[in-house]
Amino acid sequence: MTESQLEVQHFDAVVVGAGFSGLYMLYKLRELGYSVRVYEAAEDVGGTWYHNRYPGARCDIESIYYNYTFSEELLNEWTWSQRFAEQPEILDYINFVANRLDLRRDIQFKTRITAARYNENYHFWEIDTDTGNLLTASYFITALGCLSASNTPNIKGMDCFKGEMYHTGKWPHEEVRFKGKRVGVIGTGSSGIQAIPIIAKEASSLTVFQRTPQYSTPAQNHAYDPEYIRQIRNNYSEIKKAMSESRHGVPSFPREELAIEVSPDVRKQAYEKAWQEGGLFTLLYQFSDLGFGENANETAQDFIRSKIREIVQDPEVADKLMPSFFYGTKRPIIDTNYFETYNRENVTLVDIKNTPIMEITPTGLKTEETEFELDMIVFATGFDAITGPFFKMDIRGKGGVPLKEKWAGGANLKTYLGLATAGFPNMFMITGPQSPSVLSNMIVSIEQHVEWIADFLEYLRKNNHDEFDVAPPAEEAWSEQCREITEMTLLPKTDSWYMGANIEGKPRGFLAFAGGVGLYRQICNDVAAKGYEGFITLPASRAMNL
Ligand code: NA7
Repeated sequence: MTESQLEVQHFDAVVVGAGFSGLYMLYKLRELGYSVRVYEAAEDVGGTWYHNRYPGARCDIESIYYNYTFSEELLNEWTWSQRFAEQPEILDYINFVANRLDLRRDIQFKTRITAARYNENYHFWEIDTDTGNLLTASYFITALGCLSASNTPNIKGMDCFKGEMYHTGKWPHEEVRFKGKRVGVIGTGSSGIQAIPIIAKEASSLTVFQRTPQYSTPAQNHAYDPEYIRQIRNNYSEIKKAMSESRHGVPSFPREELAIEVSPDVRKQAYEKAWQEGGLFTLLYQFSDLGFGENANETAQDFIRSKIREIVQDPEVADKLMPSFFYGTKRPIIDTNYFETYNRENVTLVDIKNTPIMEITPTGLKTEETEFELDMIVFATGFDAITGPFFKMDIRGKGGVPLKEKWAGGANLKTYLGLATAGFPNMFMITGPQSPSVLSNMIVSIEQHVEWIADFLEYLRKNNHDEFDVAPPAEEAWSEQCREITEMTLLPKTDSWYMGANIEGKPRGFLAFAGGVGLYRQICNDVAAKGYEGFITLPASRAMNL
């Protein structure tokens, strides 16, 4: 440890993570004159897009809506090449922003925050890093990303595997070659569904180990026409307004018609049009009852199942690919040639719900029925979503209470607006649990949170206050409201990572606010307009004494 690392450094704000949210938080606070330092475990900026560099990785939100909107210069200086940008292009965009706004000078890379404790005497956070920094900060701001704690199942024998092993969420920076190899992919969520068609084209054989069949619809990706981009730029202020008032952070809205009230022909036409048009929410937006009514939802399920049957030539394989949960209760998936891939001779689908994986052997993988010889295993097994990244740090609030303890048990997951949690003063969470986060275009939600947090800090500064906490009744009421809204939808009826159901031992409970980004923004604005109702703020009354 160097001498300088032993010195305690104090910042107005310490931000954890240099993805989309951490970068904007840094910029915003720096502009307002606060001292800020961002800590990032990776070697460079990008967050989710730094790590998820597996083949086929791309965003499921249209590129023109998946960028910062706070700066007209940034909007005009960057041009997306295609409707759904691939990971390298998104990472280039993030680098462009980091360079353009000169952000790196306030980021310490290759440094993981390991612990943060609230000091009740001095009203600041004491923060530890794995590189030995000793830090204090008036405000501790988590910008962790909702999908940053990867989930690798613990399968017997996995340490003995002699071949290559990867997780899509922690993909290496060196090129991974599939050519001539027997590859196994475990998991058919969005990451698996993006990677499978690409790997299948190169590998000598690909075996897909599927636990739950998924609905997926074609992305219908294409290159952007420059004239279209020009029109978008000219209308961006209206587009931005529509995104901020919308349900999912994209400038479109569900049609008012009910699926159960129109004829089967009208429904089929609507679904067919959506299928051809592509996009993440297009099919879900055809009728306003698809997210709420079981019978309505079944009509969309039937349509997608019929498409799978049309595409997949072998009826037995098609049977195995038939999803059966409520469409949209897991984040919809869009693909390029996913189901078509099962018509390839070198691709085999294994249903591991019926014949579970027993162990990984030095040369492959054994299910209850068969032993597969493999040169490479790709885990596309997802993440310990939303709360997982918090628990990788030892965060302790008032009375030394660990956050993990406070949030233990599904019903105990309590936050206020997904922005703060009682007993953890001066801590903000960007896209934390019980905010719209993963149910939305993340960047829209990130910008809203960052701007709201910055306004709150300005309010505290102007009023000469230096501590805030959440009033427990406000947190109770918010958590209850989140549960009530979720119960009105089909969302809690499915075992999904939204519910924490993908992680063994994780308490069940819906992890986001399901009322839509428009309503959510309105609620947050009302709280601010009422003098940050639900928060307790205290005057700055002590001199700093380090
Ligand atoms: P997901 O959507 O969580 O998908 C993970 C997949 O891995 C899914 O098919 C899981 O099956 C499967 N899985 C998870 N654990 C296991 C074990 N132990 N054994 C076998 N199969 C398993 O993660 P993704 O990375 O694909 O996508 C995450 C989000 O990123 C996505 O929603 C987009 O928003 C972008 P299951 O369905 O749990 O039965």
